[in-house]
Amino acid sequence: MKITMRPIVFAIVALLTFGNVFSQRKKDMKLTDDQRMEWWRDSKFGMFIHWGAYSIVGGERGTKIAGGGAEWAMDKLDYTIEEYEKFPKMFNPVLFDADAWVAMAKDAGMKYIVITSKHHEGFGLWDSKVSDYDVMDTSPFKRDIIKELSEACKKQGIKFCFYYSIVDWHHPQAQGNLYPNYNISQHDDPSVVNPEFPEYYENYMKPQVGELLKNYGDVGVVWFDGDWISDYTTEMGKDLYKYIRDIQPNTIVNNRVDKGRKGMEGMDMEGEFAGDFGTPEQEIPDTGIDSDWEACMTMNGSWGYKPSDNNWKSSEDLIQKLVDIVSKGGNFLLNIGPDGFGRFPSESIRRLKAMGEWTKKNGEAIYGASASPFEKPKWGRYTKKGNVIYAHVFDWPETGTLKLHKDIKIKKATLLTDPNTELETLATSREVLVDVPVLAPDATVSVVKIELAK
Ligand code: JFZ
Repeated sequence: MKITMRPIVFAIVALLTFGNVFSQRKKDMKLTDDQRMEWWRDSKFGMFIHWGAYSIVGGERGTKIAGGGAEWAMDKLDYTIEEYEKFPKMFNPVLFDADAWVAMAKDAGMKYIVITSKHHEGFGLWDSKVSDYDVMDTSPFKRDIIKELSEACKKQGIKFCFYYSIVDWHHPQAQGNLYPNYNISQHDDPSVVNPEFPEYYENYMKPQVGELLKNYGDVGVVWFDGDWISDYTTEMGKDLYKYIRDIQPNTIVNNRVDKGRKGMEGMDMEGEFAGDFGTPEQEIPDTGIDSDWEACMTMNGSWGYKPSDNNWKSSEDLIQKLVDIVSKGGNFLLNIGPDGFGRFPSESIRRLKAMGEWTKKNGEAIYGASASPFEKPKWGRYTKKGNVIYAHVFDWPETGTLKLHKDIKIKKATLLTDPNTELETLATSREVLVDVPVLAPDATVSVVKIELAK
């Protein structure tokens, strides 16, 4: 017995040893750009979280309500630095529960979370040694929010990512001296710069980004914003990009690390420096684009918590937007603006739930899928995965006949939710017809799965 066991034990020990050596190697190996982007391209759906001292303000000051995003309260409602500092000083979101937040993202079908570590107001949600204007030193809360969230993400298998604002209305070497127009250089007077901005960049901003990359485990994406200020240069962006890659070689960086890559313009900059992906905001491009992009969007009209804004998009609209974006090869970063106590608005929770119900049933047609090779059909959208086309039907045909593009050569068609019932198909010279049940299987988007004949 002893003797016959020996080779088996040896084999197991050898396997474990070599296995370890190999996986260690794999970890050290430098990924190609495609490998680095792979998880992100497959993920398709992420959660943006705008949270800060502005979540207490809610975009309101007496009878005044800020137009647009409530995270701009400091600028739009004309707070001096001193007046505004009272909000970080009362920031005490005792209901914050990182595990619950991450679980809500995960249940919705989201694969990554991007949280505002520091927005334009300048207040940091982590334990920064570079600054006292953070949750540990200025606020009664004294809990490292970034730590709790990054750990909850790791535990639940969600990629942790952070947003960081280049613009800083609090720092005297950035925009801190510009009251009452902290943001003058964006629209009104681009010539306004702070000659000390390079010092802020070198001694404050860069070290802060460094802290976030060194102290909170793997970071999926660094999402910059505020590149429009005249103080910020492409050289700084390049330096920052390299700095990030040196610390965490696999972290992905958005295009706003570069200067002036706003909206759609940054997306066809083949070969030019503009980070790793484009970030059209609050809009979905008409057609697919041959580069990586992510559409970020709010559920109402504000990124930061804004109780006066009740203009909520419907769950149906949000699900169709996800499908639309995936059919064009993009990712969807959908925003939540938690309140000053640490709660997601109930309207947001309801929408996340609805999206989760849909993605649970239809995720196969979303995750890892790529843009449709066909122009968008009248009834909905196509996505593609290997040898399969998914027809996402927004307007279910009452006739019981779904008309597909004529170039689709079908081997087998089924409803995604009913894989055992093969649907009858008929190819004509102008289109391909699929016999479908008269009643839509899903009230929002029903998916027909089409295996292609080779
Ligand atoms: C910025 C922020 O000012 C805003 O508060 C929010 O955080 C949002 C996600 O990003 O706003 C922008 C940034 C870029 C464009 C427009 C608004 N753009 O590219 O058109």
